[in-house]
Order: sequence, then C-alpha cells, then structure tokens
Amino acid sequence: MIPQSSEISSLFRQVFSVIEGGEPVQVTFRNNFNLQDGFDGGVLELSTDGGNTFQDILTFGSFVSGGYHGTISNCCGNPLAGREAWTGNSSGFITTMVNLGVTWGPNMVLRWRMGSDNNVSGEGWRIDTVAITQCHKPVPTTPPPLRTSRPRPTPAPRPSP
Ligand SMILES: [Ca+2]
Repeated sequence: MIPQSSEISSLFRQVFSVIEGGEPVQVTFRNNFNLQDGFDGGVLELSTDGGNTFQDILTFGSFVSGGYHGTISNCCGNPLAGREAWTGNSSGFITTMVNLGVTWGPNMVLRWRMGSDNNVSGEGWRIDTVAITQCHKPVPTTPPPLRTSRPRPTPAPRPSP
C-alpha cells in the first residue's frame, strides 16, 4: 500500500515547575529515525500560546547536537515541504540537544511532528528520554575569607588501655 501524504505529531506539555527568572531552557532527547531521505522527515516545534500555533524550534534557538540535516522536497505533497528536518537514516539513536533561547512559560508546548509524502515509506521515527533542563541564574557570591589560622598539629595517638 502506498501511503497518502500525511503528518502525525506528539505533544509535550510542561511537567515541571518553572523557575522564575531562570536561564533559558535546554531540551535533550534520544532521536532515532529511518525516513525516506529528503522526502519524509520530522521536526520539533514550539508553541508559546498553549498549543494554538507552533513555530519551528529554530525560530527560538539552536541545536547543540543532533540537529536537522536535510531539506524536505517540494515534489510530492509532504506538509513539511521546503523545511529543514530530520530525514534519512540516523543509524540508531543519536542525542539531540537544543538551546531554546527562551525561558519556559506556562503556555509552552513542544511538538514532534513527522510529515511524509505520497510514496515510499521508511521504518519510522522514535523519540525517547525527553529532558527539559532549566538552571537558576548564577547568584553572585562573595569569596570566602582567607584562612589565617595555622594548621593544627596532628594529635599524638593515645595509648590504648
Ligand atoms: Ca515517502
């Protein structure tokens, strides 16, 4: 059977408490895809309005590792045509890490979205071990005072009774 062009997506909503004034968020996940190279592909998108609209993750930030490495062809009806995506074969799980460049908000939703064209299928796309990391901003600290006391002599061992 030849598949019709289609898309499928998974949503990931906030499942952790937000650090007010924290550093921008980093998203890491295990990424395994075997999709028709250049014709079928997957992207990661972010919504900042509770899932009403989504934009590609690269609108907000950049990949640290395991980023997109191909462009989806305009030829055959893929809804992601013309976009950078994960396409082809990752040859097993790779680690993808994204610096979002924005702090996480209560209306943010991540979406893994796969689009295929109207012919030739691949094995598919697997996502695992999603982690969203946000750090506190570093707090300025005053250096500890220098130690001025002299080191104590090592006590002599006591004779046992
Ligand atoms: Ca295809």
